[in-house]
Amino acid sequence: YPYKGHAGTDRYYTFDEINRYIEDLAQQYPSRVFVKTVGKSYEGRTMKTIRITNGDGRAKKNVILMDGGIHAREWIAHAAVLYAIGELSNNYQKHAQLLQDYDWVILPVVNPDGYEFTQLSADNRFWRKTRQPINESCIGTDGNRNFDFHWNETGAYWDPCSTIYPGPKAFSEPETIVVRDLIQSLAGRGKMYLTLHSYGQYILYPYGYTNALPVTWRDLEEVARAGANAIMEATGTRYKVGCSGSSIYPIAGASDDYAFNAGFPISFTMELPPGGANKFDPPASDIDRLVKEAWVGIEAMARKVIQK
Ligand code: ING
Ligand code: ZN
Repeated sequence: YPYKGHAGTDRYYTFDEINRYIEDLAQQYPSRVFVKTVGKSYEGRTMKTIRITNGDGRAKKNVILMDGGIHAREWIAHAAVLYAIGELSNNYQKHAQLLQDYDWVILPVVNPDGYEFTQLSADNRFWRKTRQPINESCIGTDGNRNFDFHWNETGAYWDPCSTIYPGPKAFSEPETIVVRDLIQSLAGRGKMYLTLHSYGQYILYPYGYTNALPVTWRDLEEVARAGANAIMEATGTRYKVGCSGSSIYPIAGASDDYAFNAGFPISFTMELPPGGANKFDPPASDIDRLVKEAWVGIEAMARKVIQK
């Protein structure tokens, strides 16, 4: 297996490398780790999830669902998801508790067309959206405005050339449909949904579409704080915690609101730290530190959810 142990912590992996890595893990651990094709991107790239279990074969466990890379340029998010995959797959004995009553289902690259586009040339490095054309002159939809929960009510811009264009309709993108179907298929047992972005150093919880808080906001706050505190203790990096709508600005049609509304009681957007000249481009030499730090937070949040 060319991709053993942790991968993608020394440089940013390509989409193909990410897929090969998860397939290698599934071959290496055939009784515990499973890769499944869940759809195709607009340009026809095969989208795969990796499900990590403890191998006891028990069906219908609780689920933690995690994804990354809905925004093409936020490369550190892809890398952090990959690190979590490696950690849970390779160090499963250390994480026995995290896998005892929970399966982890992970979609490492929500927007493969966009990710490949940003890697094609330096000119495209800061592309955010999907790659499906809207008209003769504008390409792409903001995946994180495209979910059908208060879609297009706020925080988007009704111009197909805008970076925050919500799409011609909710779920206009094959990639957000993949995430929708994952959320829906797991909703009954989904206990936490976590979507990784950059940048901002936030752990954000619903709602995004309004600055009103859900009635269970104290649970969300408690789990998010556990993550932020663990990171603070480990590295001194300060992640801010709060409701999306009041912490940043109201945004409708985001995936965390959608998952929360679909029945995931804990649902977060984790915004990793900025880096590089454009804030979306931490140098490769920083990947290792940032993804390990993110994992400390993810692990602490999962622990909290499992204890609840
Ligand atoms: N930021 C998020 C965005 O989609 C966000 C912020 C996410 C706000 C979820 C509300 C809900 O704009 C980045 N960096 O993409
Ligand atoms: Zn983002």
